[in-house]
Amino acid sequence: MIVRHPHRPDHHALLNIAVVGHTNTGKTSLIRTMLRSTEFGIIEDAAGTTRHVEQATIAADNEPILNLYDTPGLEDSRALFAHIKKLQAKSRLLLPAQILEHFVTHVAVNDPLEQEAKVIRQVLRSDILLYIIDVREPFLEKYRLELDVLTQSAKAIIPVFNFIAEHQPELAKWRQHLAVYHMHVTLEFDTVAFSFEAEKRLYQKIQTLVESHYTPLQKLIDYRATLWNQLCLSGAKRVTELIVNVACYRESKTTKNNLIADSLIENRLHDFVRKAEQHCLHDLLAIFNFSDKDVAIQKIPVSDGQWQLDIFAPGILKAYGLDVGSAAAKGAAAGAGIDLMVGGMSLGAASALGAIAGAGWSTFRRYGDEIKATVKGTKWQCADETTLQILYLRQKHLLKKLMHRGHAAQDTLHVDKADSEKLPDNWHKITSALRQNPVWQEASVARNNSPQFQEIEAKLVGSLLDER
Ligand SMILES: Nc1nc2c(ncn2[C@@H]2O[C@H](COP(=O)(O)OP(=O)(O)OP(=O)(O)O)[C@@H](O)[C@H]2O)c(=O)[nH]1
Ligand SMILES: [Mg+2]
Repeated sequence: MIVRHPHRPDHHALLNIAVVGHTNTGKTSLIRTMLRSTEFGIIEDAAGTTRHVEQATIAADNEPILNLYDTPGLEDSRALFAHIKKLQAKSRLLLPAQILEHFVTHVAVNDPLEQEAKVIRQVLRSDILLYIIDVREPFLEKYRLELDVLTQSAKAIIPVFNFIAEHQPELAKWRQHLAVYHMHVTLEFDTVAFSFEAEKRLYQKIQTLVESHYTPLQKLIDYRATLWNQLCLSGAKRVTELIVNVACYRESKTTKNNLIADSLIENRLHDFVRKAEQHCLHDLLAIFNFSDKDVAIQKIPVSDGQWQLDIFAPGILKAYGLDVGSAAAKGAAAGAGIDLMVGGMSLGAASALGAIAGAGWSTFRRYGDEIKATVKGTKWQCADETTLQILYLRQKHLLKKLMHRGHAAQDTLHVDKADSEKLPDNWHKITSALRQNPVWQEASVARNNSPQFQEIEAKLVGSLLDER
């Protein structure tokens, strides 16, 4: 996303956007969030963090669209304002913007206003200014003076309200003050949170103020929309893969009491589930361009269900070629046919199963393991319902948080409980179908082309993204 293009012909000049404002209002944070990268600049809860103008380019599909310029915060607006007024008094014939030009060309190295001069220089070179406001602050004189100087540049300005959460009355006051400067096109943009809608609105507002760049900006908006949808879809698909992977996992376990063998199986299962979740977490972070240190995930409490193939599960009946309404199915449901059959069946009698159920040898091959296991008295050890539910709910919660986390966020995201999330409709049908298809554990062409699998995947993905 960040590309540098030093030699561009003028007729293709990129839109230049300067991000300006008082110190510590979230300028660098805004740029990080717009770039979706934690790499840009330094963010600190202290004044004067950014010391120089820094540039980043935003592209749409490798075509550079605009330059963003991070600037040092304005610190001493009173001195700046007084200095500009003095210059104005001396050169009455110059236009306001020319006074600013004069100021930046004549400022001395180590001048107390050197920092401010860097900002004004960038302002004069830009097409539009994003003026970042910490709305928690009242409209103090220093902000008024700052705005007086910035408007003197005659550039379009979009005030961006930051720290808006729970500060609606302050926000309303700021709007009133800015209206005095004819600034009605404003934007609410929490710079440490990400909302695709807010980003889109920002570009749309720039489009209305700098019409000459309307078309490239539209391209950028469309590109970012596609990218955003792809990101969310990739995230949801990755979580779905985790659920499939764990639900299909099984270990066979004899019913004979063997405590050591059992506890080994249990450990393997716990290990498997935890590693699978860690792996998913890692991939989700990579998809959304965050690092492992952004999230702290509490160990999942894995429980191991003992699961026996439910020979009457509707999916199984169907797989055996039994129509639920058929006489054979009714016999099965009554317990007679199948009980007899399973109880008395040797492995060689497999074809008899086919005969009874009206299904062929291929069906037996598919379910052979279950039948063998039932005959031998084997149980399957697998992650139980609660574990699968916790996995799903936690990952859904994480996915939602990552979708709305700005790249300027400094706090660690904690994934432990997820009370407000909902399981998808038909959850039990989904997990039971997955258990009956252990070969789906790994992706394969056969799996991905199976209509039953596609339906399950679409349901899980859909429910993971339902409140986007
Ligand atoms: N809670 C919250 N904190 C924010 C938000 N935006 C910025 N911050 C915090 O505010 C502090 C300053 O953010 P910066 O992005 O460094 O601000 P800046 O305007 O670039 O600061 P200077 O470069 O010093 O002028 C950091 O601690 C940020 O984490 C926000 O929307 N919400
Ligand atoms: Mg900064």
